[in-house]
Parts: sequence; structure tokens; C-alpha cells
Amino acid sequence: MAIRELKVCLLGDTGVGKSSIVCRFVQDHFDHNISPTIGASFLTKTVPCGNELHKFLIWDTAGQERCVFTSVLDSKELFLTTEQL
Ligand SMILES: Nc1nc2c(ncn2[C@@H]2O[C@H](COP(=O)(O)OP(=O)(O)O)[C@@H](O)[C@H]2O)c(=O)[nH]1
Ligand SMILES: [Mg+2]
Repeated sequence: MAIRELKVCLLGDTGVGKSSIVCRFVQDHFDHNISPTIGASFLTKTVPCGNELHKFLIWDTAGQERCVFTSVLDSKELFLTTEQL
């Protein structure tokens, strides 16, 4: 079965729920006491989609990035921005 890689980068202010969204997507879990992200974290999740497997490569940023990630941004295929929930 073919594997398609999808790169995802979450951007948004600290505390708006980026890591919680990732946790729900990857582990189907919500943690009321989730730890603040330091720097950035990287997670993957593979889900079947038709005749393919879609492998999500997820960069979850800390929320304080302004310029550091500009060089990374160009290579990502999907950006999710979050506002205060
Ligand atoms: N009530 C509620 N709290 C949330 C939700 N999503 C995240 N939180 C809480 O908001 C806080 C910050 O979430 P976090 O995912 O760490 O935000 P991040 O800094 O953007 O990664 C944590 O205490 C979470 O438990 C939500 O949908 N509902
Ligand atoms: Mg976080």
C-alpha cells in the first residue's frame, strides 16, 4: 500500500490549544494538565485513506516563534493556525 507523507506545522500563540489538538488527533486523548511545549515537538500519525496510507508529519511549535521558522515554513504543505479557544 502506498504511503503519502503530509507535512503539518501548527502555529499560534502559546496556550491557544495547539498541542491539545495534536494530542487529540494522534492519541485521541485530551489532557487537562498538558505540559507547555518547549521549542517544538514532532509527532507522526498514519491513517488509512482509500488505497493509500496517509502519514502526517506534525511539527507542534511552542508559540513564540516569529522568524525562526520562516525557513521551515516553505517546505510544509499544511499550516494550522489557532486562536484562543
Ligand atoms: N476547555 C478547554 N481547554 C482546552 C482546550 N484545548 C486546550 N485546552 C487547555 O488550554 C491549555 C493550553 O493548551 P495547549 O494545548 O498546551 O496550548 P498550546 O500552548 O497552544 O500548545 C491547557 O490547559 C489545555 O488543557 C479545549 O478545547 N477546551
Ligand atoms: Mg504546545
